[in-house]
Amino acid sequence: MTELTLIGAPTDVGASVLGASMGPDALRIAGIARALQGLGLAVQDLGNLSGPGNPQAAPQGGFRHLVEVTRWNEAVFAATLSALQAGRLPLLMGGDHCLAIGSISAVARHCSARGRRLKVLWFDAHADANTPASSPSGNLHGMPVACLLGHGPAQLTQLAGAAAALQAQQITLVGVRSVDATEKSFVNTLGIEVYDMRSIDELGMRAVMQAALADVDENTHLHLSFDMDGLDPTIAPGVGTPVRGGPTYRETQLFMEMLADSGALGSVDIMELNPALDLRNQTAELAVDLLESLFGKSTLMRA
Ligand code: B3U
Ligand code: MN
Ligand code: MN
Repeated sequence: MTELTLIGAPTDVGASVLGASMGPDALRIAGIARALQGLGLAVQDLGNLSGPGNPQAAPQGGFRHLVEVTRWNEAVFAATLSALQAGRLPLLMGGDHCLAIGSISAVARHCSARGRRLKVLWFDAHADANTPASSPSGNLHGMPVACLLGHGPAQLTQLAGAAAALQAQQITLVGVRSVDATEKSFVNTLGIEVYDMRSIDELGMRAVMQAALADVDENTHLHLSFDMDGLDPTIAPGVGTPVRGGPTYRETQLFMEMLADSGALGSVDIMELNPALDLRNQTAELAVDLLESLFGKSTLMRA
């Protein structure tokens, strides 16, 4: 039986729009634990991690809130690593997307200790691949992909040790439709695999996911980092930085089902849910609905 650990990280220190700090409780209110238990998973909710408040300060040296972001990521790193070491599947409930630096650094450390290959699927409207030099905002939720690839401040790139947590070929971006100009050249220079909205339109989600999962084998640990703003904002209004023209409900269900079918899922982040901007918690309810598919719910339950 899969044993799942829910980890709440209630902060928005990496974002400019406030409110993602309420994400973990909105997911609980939407019944995340009950829904996953209903699929036969053993669910433990660790409650919320604690960390510094949001100083709402101006950027310094290219970053906003680097000290606070580092503290939160250290807490996420420790909680994620201990869940993995206990043989459990960690599900991080954000919080803004800067926290994926901590969760994925822990997953990378765990995989390298066990000789497992790590593959990350990053579902997002944005590429999150800014460096301090390219970031228009200094917000660290726009930089986690770059940090995980070793480009960023040492406090964040070296959470798990001197080596970068990921190599470019270990991460695939899906759903992207908003990339800053210098971020674009970073993504292209590093050769990161990106299925943007145009590729989803042209190829369809099925072909995109077949390609994205083509290199998954029995030794692969698959990590899903799911930014709620990757979804089309008409179905997911509760996010701080919506971008029109995202994957539909059906496309995203298929994305989740194909991840479930891979049998390789080992850890998950659900990020950027902003209840302050939501309507009647519908974006949290959508997240729970999609998570059910990710953990194996299918219309006609297979034997
Ligand atoms: N690329 C912009 C905007 C952004 C990135 N991620 C989110 N927004 N959520 C930036 O600030 O780096
Ligand atoms: Mn993101
Ligand atoms: Mn995003």
